[in-house]
Amino acid sequence: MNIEVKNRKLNAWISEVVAMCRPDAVYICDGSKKEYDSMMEKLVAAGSGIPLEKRAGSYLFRSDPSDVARVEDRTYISTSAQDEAGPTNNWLDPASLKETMKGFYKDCMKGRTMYVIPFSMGPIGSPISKIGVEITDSPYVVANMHIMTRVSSKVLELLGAENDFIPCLHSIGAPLESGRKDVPWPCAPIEQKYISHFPEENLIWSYGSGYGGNALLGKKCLALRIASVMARREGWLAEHMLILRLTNPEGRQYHIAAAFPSACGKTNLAMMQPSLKGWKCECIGDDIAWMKIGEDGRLHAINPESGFFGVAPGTSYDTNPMAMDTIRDNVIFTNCALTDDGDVWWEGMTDELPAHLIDWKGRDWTPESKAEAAHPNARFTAHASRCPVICKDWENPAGVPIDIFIFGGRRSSVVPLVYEAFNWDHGVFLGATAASETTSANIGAVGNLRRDPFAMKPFCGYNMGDYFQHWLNMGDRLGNKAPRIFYVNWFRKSDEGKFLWPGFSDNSRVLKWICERVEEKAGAQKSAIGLLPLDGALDLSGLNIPSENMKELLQVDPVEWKAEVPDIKAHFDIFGDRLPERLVVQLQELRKRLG
Ligand code: GTP
Ligand code: SPV
Ligand code: MN
Repeated sequence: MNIEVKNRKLNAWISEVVAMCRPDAVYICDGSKKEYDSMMEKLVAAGSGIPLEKRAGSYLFRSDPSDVARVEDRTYISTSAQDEAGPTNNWLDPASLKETMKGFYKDCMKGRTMYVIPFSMGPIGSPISKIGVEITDSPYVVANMHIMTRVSSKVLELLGAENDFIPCLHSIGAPLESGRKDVPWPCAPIEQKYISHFPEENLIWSYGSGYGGNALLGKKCLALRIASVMARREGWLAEHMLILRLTNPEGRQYHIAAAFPSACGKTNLAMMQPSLKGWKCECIGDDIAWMKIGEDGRLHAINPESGFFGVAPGTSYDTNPMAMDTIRDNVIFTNCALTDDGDVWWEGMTDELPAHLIDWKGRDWTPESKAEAAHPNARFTAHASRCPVICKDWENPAGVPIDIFIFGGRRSSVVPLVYEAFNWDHGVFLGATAASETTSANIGAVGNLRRDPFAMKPFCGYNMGDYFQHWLNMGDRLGNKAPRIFYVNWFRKSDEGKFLWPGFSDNSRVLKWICERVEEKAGAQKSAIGLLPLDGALDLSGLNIPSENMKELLQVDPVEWKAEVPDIKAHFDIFGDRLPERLVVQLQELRKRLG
C-alpha cells in the first residue's frame, strides 16, 4: 500500500476485500491532480479514454453497449424485514444477497488494481457531511469520484483511528486473467449486475457495472438511498433535488429546491439564465439536496456533491449556456459522439449536423445514419466550480434557507404548466402522486408513464409509505416556516407532438409567478387540483406564444383528472397500512373537488 491507513475499521475492511477479491495491487487515493492525471494516462494507454484535442484536459469514454445507465431492476434495498424496504423497492434477504454477491466478488479483481477512495459528501469536516470510502477496481470511477465528491487524504486524517465511515464496495466484475488483453469498458452481463444497499449497517455493495449511479457510489447509493434512511432516523431530508438561488430585480433572494425525475430538467433549471430582465439565477446543486432545520426554524439545504454528472443530449448554447461553459475544459464525457477534429457532439448540441462523426459505439456516423450519434443517456462529468453561475454559497456548510419546493415530471398531457398546493399536506400529496414518463437514465422502456413520488422512486432507501409520513412530520415541525410547494410540467405537448412551452430560460416566467405567490403579490385561481395563475398573472412579455397554447398549458380537464383518481388510488393501495391517513384524506378531497 502506498499510504499507511490508521483507521482500524478501514484496515480490517481493506484486508477482508483483498482476501475476497484478490487484486494484484492496492492503491490508497489522495485526491491529487497528479493522481487524476495518472488515472487518465492509464485509461488512455488501455484504449478506454480518448483525449479530446479540442477541449483541454478532457476525455471521451465509450461504455459497453449494455452498460449505459442505472439498472433499477437490479438495485436492491436489503433489510431484515421486506416491509422496511417497502413496495417500491426490490428486496432480497441480506444473508442470501450477500452469499450471492460474495460468489461474484470472489477473485473478481484479479489482474487489476484495487483503489481505496476516501471521500466526503459535503464540505470536508463540516458537521453536515458524511464520510464514505469506496473500494473499486475501476480507474474511470476514481477519476469521476475526484470530480463528483471530495476525495482527499484529509478525509483519512479525519477518520483517525476510530471514526466511522460508510463502506462502498464496487467492482466492475471483470477479472483479467493473466496475459489476457483488457477491453475498453470491462463490465459484467446484466444478470450479474447488483446494486445493493444494506441500510441497517450503512453498507453499499455494487457489482458488474461501471456507469454513473451504479458505480459512483457517493451519489445515488450513499447520498440518497443510505442518506434517506439516516435522514428519517435523524429528522432531516435527503432528496433528489436541485438547489438554486433566484434574485429578483429588487434584490430579494429566493432559494428553491426542485425534485424532477432523472432526465427531467434539474440540471437545466439549476443553471437557468432568466429571459426576464433583472432576474438572476445561481446554481447551488443540480441533483441532490440534504436539508436540515436550522436554529431559525427554517429548512437549510446543502449540495453534498462537488460536480455535475449531467445529461449531454439536448445541452446547447440555446438551452443551457451555463452548462456549455462549465464543460469547456477538464471534463469526462461518456457515450458522446466524437468529431473528426477531436471534439464531442450530441443530438441537440448544434442546429447543423456534423457531416461525419464516430458514434458512441465507435462506428462511422453521417446525417443519413439512422442510429443516434450519442447515447440518449450520454453524460458529462464536470466540477461544480467550473460553472460560471455557481453560487458563492454553494459550499457554505450552513446551507441556504429554502423558500420554495417544486415537484414535477415529464407529462405530455393532462398536467398544467404550473400550480400551487393549497397547503403542506396537499403539497405532500402532489409529491407523493407525481408521475412522469420514463427516460433513458434507467435501463428499460422509455416514455412509459409511472408514479415517481418526489422523484425518489429509484432512490428512497426505505418504505415509501414511511417516507410520506416523514414529509408530513417535517411539515409539522416547520409550521409556518415551511417552504411553499408548487408543481410544474415543462413537457406538455400539442396534438402534433410539439412542446407547448418554450422551457429553459423562459421557465424563469414560471419561477417569477411562484416567487410572487410567496409574496402574496400574484393572482391565483382555485381549481380542483390546486391554485393556477390567474389570467395575465404569468409574465409573458416579449414572448411570442399563441394564446391557444397558453390556454392548453394551463388547462385542467376534469375528465382527464377524474381518470387520474383510480390510478392514484391504485398507487396508494400498494402501501397498505403504511400509507398516512392524511394522504387518504387528500385523495378524498381531490375526488370531491373534481365532483
Ligand atoms: P438527471 O441528471 O438524470 O437527474 O437529469 P436532470 O433532471 O438533471 O435533467 P436535465 O436537466 O439534464 O434534462 C434532461 C433533458 O431534458 C435534456 O435533454 C434537456 O434538454 C431536457 N429539458 C430540460 N429542461 C427542459 C425544458 O424546460 N423544456 C424541454 N422541452 N426540455 C427540457
Ligand atoms: C439520475 O439518473 O438521476 C442521475 C444519473 O442523476 S446517475 O448518476 O446515473 O444516477
Ligand atoms: Mn439525478
